[in-house]
Amino acid sequence: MIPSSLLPRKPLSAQRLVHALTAKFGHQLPVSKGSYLLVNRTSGQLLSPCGLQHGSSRLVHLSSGPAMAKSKFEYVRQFEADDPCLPNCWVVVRIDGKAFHKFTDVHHYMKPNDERGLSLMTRAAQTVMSEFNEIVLAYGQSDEYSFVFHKSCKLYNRRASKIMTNVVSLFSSSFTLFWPRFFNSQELQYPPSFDGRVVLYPSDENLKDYLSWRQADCHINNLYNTCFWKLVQEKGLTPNRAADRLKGTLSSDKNELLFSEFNINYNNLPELYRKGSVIIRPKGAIDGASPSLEKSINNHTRGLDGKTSKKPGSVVLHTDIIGKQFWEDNPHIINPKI
Ligand SMILES: Nc1nc2c(ncn2[C@@H]2O[C@H](COP(=O)(O)OP(=O)(O)OP(=O)(O)O)[C@@H](O)[C@H]2O)c(=O)[nH]1
Ligand SMILES: [Mg+2]
Repeated sequence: MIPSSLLPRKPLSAQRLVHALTAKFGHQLPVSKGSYLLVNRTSGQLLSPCGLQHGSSRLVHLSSGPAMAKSKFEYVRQFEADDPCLPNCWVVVRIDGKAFHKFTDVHHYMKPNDERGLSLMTRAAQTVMSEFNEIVLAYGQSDEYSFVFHKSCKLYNRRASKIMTNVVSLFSSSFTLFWPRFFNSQELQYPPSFDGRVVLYPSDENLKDYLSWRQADCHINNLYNTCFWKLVQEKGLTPNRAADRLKGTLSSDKNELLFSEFNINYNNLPELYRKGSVIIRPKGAIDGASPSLEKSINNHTRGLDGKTSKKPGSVVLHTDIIGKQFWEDNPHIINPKI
């Protein structure tokens, strides 16, 4: 606690007050421009002018007038590097679950696909889309989601790490928040986490190829995993033997295996599993949509949990995005002014 004897008799500038207190019995730690944390040198106790009125342990926020000197530590700010995304490039943020082979095991996900888990991923992605209007499309499969920010996006002055960290952290917290809606009484055993990266694509074609790559990956993995788990779960093969059986097989071989041995037509499996999830905004709802329009496209739908919930203004599709049709049907994704 700062003794009352140290109370200034007449108004002092913030800088002089800090100096007076520091000289008397403490040392000061600059916290940010214009803010100081006063700490007693021996006890480590926090001291502050605010403490004179309200108690001893408070951060001091002193107004920083023009007279306020910068601390000698200020120079470290120069080490912070700017990381702007190149202008006119599509900005894609891809998030991916950390060690989800383990997370899905611990949480008893259905193999190879768990509808609850995939729907939860999409719910978290919708939250991200509702927060960031500049996202024109999101594509998800397995434990990953890609968020496409329009090439003209100005968010955070296009600072890559600011954009990416905001997306990945909102996605993670939403995944955790909505967990009980999809997994009911099954509790989270530990906090899930996701990595994130930013990739820039300079042309519309590059962007479409990127999304095609992710959807092709979904198809390849799903076909393999469907065969693998059928062999293990229904034919009783060990994982090693199932992997051996599938080694070197082509896509047509796997389709044939499913059909001849399990009477499954791969093309009849749910599109959610074969194509992943595409989230888009209805035409007119991309960046700059009027609040009333945003309101009108927000609708109330029933989730897997059976509860009615306010969904963000987005549409979830399980459709092909590799062919031209999708882009012809939704030209506003590339050009919102259409
Ligand atoms: N059973 C089940 N597992 C899933 C499902 N979705 C994702 N996974 C698991 O999540 C993994 C995702 O693959 P990766 O991202 O390559 O692997 P990872 O274990 O998350 O490892 P890192 O991403 O490198 O941290 C898959 O290999 C599956 O094990 C699902 O619906 N059901
Ligand atoms: Mg992963």
